[in-house]
Amino acid sequence: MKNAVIAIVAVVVIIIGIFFMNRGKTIAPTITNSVPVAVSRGPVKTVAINYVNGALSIKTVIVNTGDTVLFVNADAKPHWPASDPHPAHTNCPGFDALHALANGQSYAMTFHNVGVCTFHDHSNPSAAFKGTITVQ
Ligand SMILES: [Cu+2]
Repeated sequence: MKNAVIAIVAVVVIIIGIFFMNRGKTIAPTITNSVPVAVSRGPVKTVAINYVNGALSIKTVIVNTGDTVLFVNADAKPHWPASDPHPAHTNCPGFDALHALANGQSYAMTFHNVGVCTFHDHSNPSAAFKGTITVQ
């Protein structure tokens, strides 16, 4: 039951986030959050990465320039997505939530430059919360 509530909250947060990010656009976004590798192609899209049950829903994401990755904390503990390296966060400038996300909070990062952005949880920079976003 608790997981269902968390899932519903996460979906609502994602939908609200997509609504605000796509106001004025005519292209419907697609959310991909249940496969090991999320690949975004074609029109500008948003890909969600969820913190849930002490892990990331996906650790590897491939997007196009202009796409947005939405980090949603559906976990009980706080999480702080940020670019490597820890603690400088300088590999992908601007990719830093700047604070820990509490349960139910989210952080959106739009990637404008081709490259590879590895990231970590600044609150807990262990391997469990490391991932890679490839921008093509
Ligand atoms: Cu850090």
